[in-house]
Amino acid sequence: MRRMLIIAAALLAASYGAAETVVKAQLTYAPEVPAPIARTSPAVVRVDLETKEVDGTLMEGLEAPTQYHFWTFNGHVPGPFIRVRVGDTLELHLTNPAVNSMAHNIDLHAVTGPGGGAAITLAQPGETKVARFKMLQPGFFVYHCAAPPVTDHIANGMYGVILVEPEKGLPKVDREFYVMQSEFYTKQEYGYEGMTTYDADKAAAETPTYIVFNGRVGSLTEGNALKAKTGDSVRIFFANIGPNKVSSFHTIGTIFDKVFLNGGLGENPPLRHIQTVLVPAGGAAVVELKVQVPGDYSLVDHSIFRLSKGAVGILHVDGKPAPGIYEAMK
Ligand SMILES: [Cu+2]
Repeated sequence: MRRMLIIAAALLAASYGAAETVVKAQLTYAPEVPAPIARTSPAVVRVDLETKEVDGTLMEGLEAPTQYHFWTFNGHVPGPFIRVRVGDTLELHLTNPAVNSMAHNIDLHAVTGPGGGAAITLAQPGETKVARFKMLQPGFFVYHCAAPPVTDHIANGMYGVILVEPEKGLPKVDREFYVMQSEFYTKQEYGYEGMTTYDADKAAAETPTYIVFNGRVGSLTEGNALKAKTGDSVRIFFANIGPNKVSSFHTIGTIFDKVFLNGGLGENPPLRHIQTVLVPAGGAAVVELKVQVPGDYSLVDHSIFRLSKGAVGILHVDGKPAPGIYEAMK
């Protein structure tokens, strides 16, 4: 009898999840990437997101910055980098502060189920929605708000990325970076100094005023350049939300040693020795490169006229010259 009671108590404890491990996700903002997952077994990973509607800088100006009224996750464009492991359960707490004007939700491309989570996370101003999602497949995915009209919620800045590591994790590299491409559509011309307004007609016509990395012009140039040393292995988690344009991602002066096309991190081997990778709107890629010669390497969308809309960043590499690989002769 006593033994039966013990077994019953154990079963009860198990059904109430007494053995459940809940960890809080380490969130980072572009270009930072959270540390690799050290766990070797699944956990419940809690992620707190707050939808914030905020004025921010789209581009620095000579007299005044170009400003935009962004809709964001956690006050950042792009939103946080979420890093979990296949088999984990993502426990999402999505808070929409009462001061906001719009309802918001989240569609994570890593989630299996209606709307990628959007169907059960729509939070009105003043509400918090909590939901759990099992991470069934590894990969590097985007997420975005999908509250109606989804077009405007994406165009105004509500997107980010989620990495679902495979069971064995990813090979160790020296540096990891988070770069996300997106477009902005404003009634004012490119470089207008002051507060700009969203132009839904330009968005519908797919004629962006700005095409940027990490939410604004100059996020990865000059003092904001990505930094590495010669000999470093570098992994770039590159995502493109669009909302309209496909990206031809290229790093001038390097060759991608490995490309995990479309962010696929399953059994399929990476592509090798690639110059430019096509990244669809609502898609991503993981690229790896080794920088052997010091200097500045430009990250671009090789639809090259987009340089003048803001789509450029710099990877700055320090180290000794590498004659034999790269040298001027005359
Ligand atoms: Cu939204």
